[in-house]
Amino acid sequence: MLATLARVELETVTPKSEGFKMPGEYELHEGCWMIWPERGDNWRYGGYYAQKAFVEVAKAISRFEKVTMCVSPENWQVARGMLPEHIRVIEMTNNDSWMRDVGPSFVVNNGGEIRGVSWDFNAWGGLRGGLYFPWDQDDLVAAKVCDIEGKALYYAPFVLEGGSIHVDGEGTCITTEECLLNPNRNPDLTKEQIEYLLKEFLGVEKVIWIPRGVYNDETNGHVDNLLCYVRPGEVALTWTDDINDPQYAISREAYDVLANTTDAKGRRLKIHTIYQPNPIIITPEEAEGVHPMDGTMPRQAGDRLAGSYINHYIANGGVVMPLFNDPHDELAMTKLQEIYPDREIVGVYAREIILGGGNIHCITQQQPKGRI
Ligand code: KQY
Repeated sequence: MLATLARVELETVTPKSEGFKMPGEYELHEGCWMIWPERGDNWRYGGYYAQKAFVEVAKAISRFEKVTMCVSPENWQVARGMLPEHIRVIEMTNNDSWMRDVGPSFVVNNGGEIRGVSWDFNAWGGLRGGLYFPWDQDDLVAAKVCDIEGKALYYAPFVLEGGSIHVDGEGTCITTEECLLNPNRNPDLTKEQIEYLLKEFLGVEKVIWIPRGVYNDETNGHVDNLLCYVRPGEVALTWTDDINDPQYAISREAYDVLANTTDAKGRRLKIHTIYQPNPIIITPEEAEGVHPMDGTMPRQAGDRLAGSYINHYIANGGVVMPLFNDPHDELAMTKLQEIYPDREIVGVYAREIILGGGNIHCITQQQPKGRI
């Protein structure tokens, strides 16, 4: 790999070179993919509570589009029994349940053909602060999903998780420096090279770099917890007015970048702010149920989790958002309804998901509707 050139010597064709690009999440979907949670060093009591939350998310999304749940051989029967019949349950070996990050990012061309992109996956940092080892089975998930769907696959030659990017489907990608420039992802690539690769594999022309993601986000600042596109030219950003909260400066800084840039089409961005929930703190009882292993993310009582309403899923005609039993839940729901006037907003109680380190957007992956 050449470290000094802005362009990386690519040995393969790319989505962009073949006329493909990633659509916005708000465009029409064929369906949604998820993975069943079960590992006891991340989900308390081996996923007992998280599984119920995942079922609620799957049921909520399935009101709007087809849902497929991928499950390890050991848990297929349990999942099949807990999920309604109309949700497809497929056996698929995995290391954990973050379909946003390990699943394919789908790209589409003008003829309506859909293909997948498989990124290199290193469990959010590999042996330099990654969240578990091994991750070899997660790294195969994108290829398996595309195989099941009969979709051709591009292998992107660099580390990236689907939650670290958002695209508008019209030429712009937003990401964070904290994540994509972290030495635990692609230490041999420069910012210019990463930007070039994003353009080639997402089919975009412009990358907007936000300095940092949500406070204490164990993904090293995934953009999908901080802000998201709600339609071309418009983003929603997690927010607080509390200057003593560590999130204050992070959101302010992101706002300033967004307010002072234009997208690939030359538009100024409209920015919606959504107040974050009060700090979500792991209780002693919750920490007690997790059995950390060497090299996995410790779950300690008193630790603050990276709660945000931005981490929602946009479905066909609906939005499935996390609820935390927090005074801000109702405000966030009302705000999302204003932002998405033509979609039904459905809330799912998501504390058990944030306890695992992510939220509804992180555990889902949309497959866009193709015409071929
Ligand atoms: O938020 C995500 N996209 C993934 C979080 C991974 C947490 C693993 N414990």
